[in-house]
Amino acid sequence: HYSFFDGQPRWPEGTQELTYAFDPDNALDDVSKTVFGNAFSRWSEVTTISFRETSSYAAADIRIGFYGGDHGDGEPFDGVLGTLAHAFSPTNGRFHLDSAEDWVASGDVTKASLSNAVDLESVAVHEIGHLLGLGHSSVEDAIMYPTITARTRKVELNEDDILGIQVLY
Ligand code: TQI
Ligand code: ZN
Ligand code: ZN
Repeated sequence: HYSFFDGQPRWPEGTQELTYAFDPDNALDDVSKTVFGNAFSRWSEVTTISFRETSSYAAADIRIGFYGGDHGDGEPFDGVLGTLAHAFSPTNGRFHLDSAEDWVASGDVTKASLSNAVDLESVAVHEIGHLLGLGHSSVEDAIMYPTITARTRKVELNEDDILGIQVLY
């Protein structure tokens, strides 16, 4: 079953659009940007919120970046596997990914040659759930279930994810 953060924080009532931006210090290819766009679309399809990329990083609601190790927010990344990414509850908007992972943005992660390959869209869909206010779910097939193994792709929202997000939006 789905859960929320303590106090059930959410983006303000009436929010129709949230903007997102990529840290200009990261050199992100277009393929990766498309993957994030697809991940946002999965949530906009089941809520009343749409997402739009903006080039003004400082002003964006959601700020996405790849960082290694200690990156200044008190939650250092740990190298290959372990923590892959983290996102904060509404309305913080920080969405950080561990640059040490072997991210796979295109092709079939289940066939990746690297044994620790991690599917970018799978992690993005999960972290966007957190950014919108969902905690973890006890339903194994849910996107918000707190475990994923390397070389796995899980990007389809489960009924449980949809029920949870529709309580908020
Ligand atoms: N990152 C954890 C996660 O997103 C960070 C975290 C732990 C967290 N507890 C939290 C974030 C509570 C918000 C609220 O769950 S992770 C998965 C999953 C991670 C894990 O790198 O371990 C995915 C990132 F759920 F599949 F295991 C993405 Cl998809
Ligand atoms: Zn961080
Ligand atoms: Zn999580």
